[in-house]
Amino acid sequence: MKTPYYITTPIYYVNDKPHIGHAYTTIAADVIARFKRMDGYDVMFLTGTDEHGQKVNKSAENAGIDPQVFVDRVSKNFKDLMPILNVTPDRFIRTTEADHKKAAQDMWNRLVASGDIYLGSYSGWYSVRDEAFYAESELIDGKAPTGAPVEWLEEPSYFFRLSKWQEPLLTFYEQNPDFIAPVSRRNEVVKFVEGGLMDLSISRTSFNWGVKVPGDEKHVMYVWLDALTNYLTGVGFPDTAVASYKTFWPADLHLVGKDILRFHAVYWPAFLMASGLDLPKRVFAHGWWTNEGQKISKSLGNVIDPIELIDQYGADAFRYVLLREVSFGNDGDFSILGMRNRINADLANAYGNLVQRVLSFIYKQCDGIIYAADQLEPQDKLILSNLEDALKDVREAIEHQALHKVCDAIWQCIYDANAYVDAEKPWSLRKENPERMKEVLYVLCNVIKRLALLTFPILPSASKTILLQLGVTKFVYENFTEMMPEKHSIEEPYPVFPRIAEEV
Ligand code: ME8
Repeated sequence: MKTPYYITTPIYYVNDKPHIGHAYTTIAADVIARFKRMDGYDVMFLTGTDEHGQKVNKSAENAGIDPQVFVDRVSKNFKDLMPILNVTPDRFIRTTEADHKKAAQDMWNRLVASGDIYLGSYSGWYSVRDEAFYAESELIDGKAPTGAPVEWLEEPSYFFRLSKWQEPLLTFYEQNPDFIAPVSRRNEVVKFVEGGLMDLSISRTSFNWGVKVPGDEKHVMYVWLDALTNYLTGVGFPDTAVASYKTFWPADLHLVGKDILRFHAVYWPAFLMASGLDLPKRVFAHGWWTNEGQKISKSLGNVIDPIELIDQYGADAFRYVLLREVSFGNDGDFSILGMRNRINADLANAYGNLVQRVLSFIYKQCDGIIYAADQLEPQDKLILSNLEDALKDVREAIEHQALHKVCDAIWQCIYDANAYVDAEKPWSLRKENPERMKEVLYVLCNVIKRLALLTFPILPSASKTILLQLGVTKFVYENFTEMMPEKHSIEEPYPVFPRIAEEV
């Protein structure tokens, strides 16, 4: 039986159209999901949209549209983005779906049953943009620590006894040191919890766009309690006996941006502990993108539209650049020039050139036939075995969400392969030693095959094209080391990563 692997992204607010930040988390999760599938895991990859709450309600009001009609429209933009990004979720969840509302209400009932919910009244600060409550002491110049405006709220509200879970959470973090990553973020969370936890307001009465509180329909559930529960809905909750739940819960990885770590690493485990459900194994918070040095915001008019970039550069290049530009976990600055340079240097000149020079040489000089070699020289064996090591390194990096290391390991092999071509000079061997030329080309085709399997999770379209050119139709790591068959013949190759012309 395959080992299950359950990975999630945040579900995105449908207050506006998707931007580069949403694309980033989704692509990163897709790369991990694709790698795990190719590595023989039974993968469940969940993404979707977060459709309730005051922020979405206000956006619908501003658009003068009924909230349901509004969320249907905006959610579709996110769903339609998936194939454009070449992202392959197993389910695209929406919190306005009936099964999710049922799950959120079941979660509520569990918290009532455990004695973790009581009725009170909230008076304090709230940021609609962050959908978060803030203590007076957290405000900076009258704003939320995130810079978002806050408003004073006074309304009847149900509370979750978060304070009760302070010690159990701290014990849990200590016993599960890998639960929160990267380590710097983990330390921040631990410090925050050590500072003391206040009970959390978990219902609202001043608007009604949300999941109704069971038994008290004047209240709608706080959007974060509703939203976090999506990770359970996605695998069949509230039916905890169903195969999908039993297979996939607890989740292996919640991938999130650093902005929402507190919700995932404090509130969510507390809700789960209180409701008697298992806790996810890991929450990884990645960093924040800026655009040419500036915070990305609608008011600055510098929101980056992933669709425009993909139209121009293709999904593969976009995926690669996002993962390559920053160490996963750190903040990154996006620039068009940086993107173009990456595409030319790493994709066109390094990877594309390797594939094109080898395949077009075979096509032109060897009638398109790849001959199997009977014997291999030490340098041939070395370059092939280096790729086996690279697979191990990539596997290890994926396990720790070190996506930049995935790229490092693969591109080192690409540089080595180009150096091997330069050293072995198949064009000179053609006259001097045709037998050796065939060996070198055979080694190179096997190197390219392994490389394409390694790049597949990041560059799915191009890698597939390369593998199909080589006659490889099974995209799994199980056959990573299998050598190509005798006398495979190839079609005329075309460059998979065209160079981008310099801007004039
Ligand atoms: O927070 N850089 O939804 P959201 C990097 N609905 N990542 C970014 C980014 C940027 N500049 N901007 C957005 C919500 N992101 C809730 C989540 S989950 C149960 C509910 C990414 O639409 C990043 O993953 O505001 C961040 O955490 C997420 O989008 C926030 O999306």
